Amino acid sequence: MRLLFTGRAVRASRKFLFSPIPSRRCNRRNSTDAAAPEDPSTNLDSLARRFRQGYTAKLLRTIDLSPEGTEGITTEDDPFNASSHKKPDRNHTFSGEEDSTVVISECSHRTDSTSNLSPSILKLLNRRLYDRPNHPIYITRKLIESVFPQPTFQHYIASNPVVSTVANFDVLGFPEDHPGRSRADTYYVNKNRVLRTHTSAYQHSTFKAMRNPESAFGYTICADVFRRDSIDRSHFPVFHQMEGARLWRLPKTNAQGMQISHYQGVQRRLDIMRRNLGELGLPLGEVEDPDPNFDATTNLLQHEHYHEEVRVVVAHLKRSLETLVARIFDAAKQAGIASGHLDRSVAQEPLQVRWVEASFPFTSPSYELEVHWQGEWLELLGCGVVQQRLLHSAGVGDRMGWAWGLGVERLAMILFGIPDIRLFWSEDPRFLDQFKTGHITRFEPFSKYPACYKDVAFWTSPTSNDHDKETETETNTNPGAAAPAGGNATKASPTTSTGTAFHENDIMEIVRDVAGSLAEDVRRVDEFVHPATGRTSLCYRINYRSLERTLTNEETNWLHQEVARRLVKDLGVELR
Ligand code: FA5
Ligand code: MG
Repeated sequence: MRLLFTGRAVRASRKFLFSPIPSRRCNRRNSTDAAAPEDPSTNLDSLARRFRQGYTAKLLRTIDLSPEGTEGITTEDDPFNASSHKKPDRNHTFSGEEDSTVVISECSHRTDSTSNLSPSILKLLNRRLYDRPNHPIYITRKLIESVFPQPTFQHYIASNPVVSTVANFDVLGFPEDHPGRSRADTYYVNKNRVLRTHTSAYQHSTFKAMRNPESAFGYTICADVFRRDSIDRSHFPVFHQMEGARLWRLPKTNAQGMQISHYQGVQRRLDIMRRNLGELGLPLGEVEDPDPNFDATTNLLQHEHYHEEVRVVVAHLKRSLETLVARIFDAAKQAGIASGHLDRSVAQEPLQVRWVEASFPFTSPSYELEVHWQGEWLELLGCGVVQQRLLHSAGVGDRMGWAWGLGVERLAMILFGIPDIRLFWSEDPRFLDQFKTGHITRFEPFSKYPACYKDVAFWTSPTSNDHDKETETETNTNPGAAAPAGGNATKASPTTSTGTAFHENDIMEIVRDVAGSLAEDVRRVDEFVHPATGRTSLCYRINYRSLERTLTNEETNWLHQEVARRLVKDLGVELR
């Protein structure tokens, strides 16, 4: 029942075909030599295209990242190559010939029964917003990089979105049944390849590159990441993450160059860490922190570490990130005052920030940072002390240090006052022309077009009880919540998911395929079990709204009917 990358999906995507150019970096198989012609039989698609004039996804060109394959980490998992810093010079394409092949960033990938790429997600590949001067994502990246400056930190971007499941999950210590591995949450190219769900997929490669004694002590890396997720103003299936890490080497000699023992090395490293901590700015005034000295029992000390060194690393990590948050909020306040949106007295109110204990398979202890923004707590990032086994496997076991991963859109929304995550993908000059590299200015909404709410109600399955059970279990666990990097293992791994079950994210995917960014919000508004038949009824409310124009009744009716048709066809539901 799942939407596989079938001939239908390929046809629906043909308008995005480009002529492929032979790749230098991966073995291309089954790629086309010319753009496939438009298929006249896909009249639904052309109708959809007319209705999606406001949908701005456009493919830009990209270049692949580099080689080096060991221990299951593949050539595509390594962001270290001069080419990753160049402008893209190759087109991105699908193979139109074979239903079983997809070409992403010049690499041809065989699809299989695990594949769940959809046309709507493929349209959003390789937009490279993080590398587009004057774009708010680019401006935010640059601001973040400035808080983690060279030469201590080296800055990277990673353009090829395909990584191995080894790099995205295994190397990082994700258990087999971790929810992040589920096909309901992650876009699989095939059983061994995914669209990266987080920038932590590059931890192994970036740490490995740090074996070079000339390398920097730390890095940041920025990329677009992909998650099958709910639809609302702060969630989009593609968003940007930035990851940062800072390692401290264990000194083998003293200041005079004499050999020292391991314990003396630990002491000397501790002195260096303390000095580096002192070099950071003052911490934020008002930070809620339940674990200021790293002694809460839930956050585990790794057995290779001494308590005091972890305390100092954690303090360095938290202070670095608090500095970043202070910088973002200061800039946002100045922009708010300058535009008249923010009263000076309101701007004086203290920023509310809190640390929350967290859990990631690749850090311990782990934390998340939240800020109080527009009346609620908003999670900005996850972080922690890097698991020593990861550093060992990358050949830098003599170091220890921290890592963090943040959502760039979350910071950019605060920085510029951008209210809806879809806006970042807009090509509308009324949006794009408001931003200029080097300037933080308050976003001026150009207009608010009317919302159109429509409900669709259905029985989840006419026949299968198992189907109902699995749907209920999965959606009730935590509907729409992505958990690609932490949390409890509650969902099946890709290989154990059944052919008939569907997840709430499958509904989101259909809405995205049909309406693209014309769907502002999708939420479940009703659910009940029929007392006599035991069948489950669900009702979803879809808010159709363009950010750029008023939708006509004809359009929204068509979009909604098409969503309903696809629910029946792809998920086997019975409309009520
Ligand atoms: C991670 O992805 C971890 N890799 C972060 C990390 C890195 C932890 C290194 C430790 C060490 P998480 O799934 O919480 O964690 O995502 C990180 C951040 O991405 C979130 O805090 C949030 O700011 C942002 N984010 C997550 N999901 C979305 C989404 N759907 N839309 C926009 N931003 C999101
Ligand atoms: Mg999180």
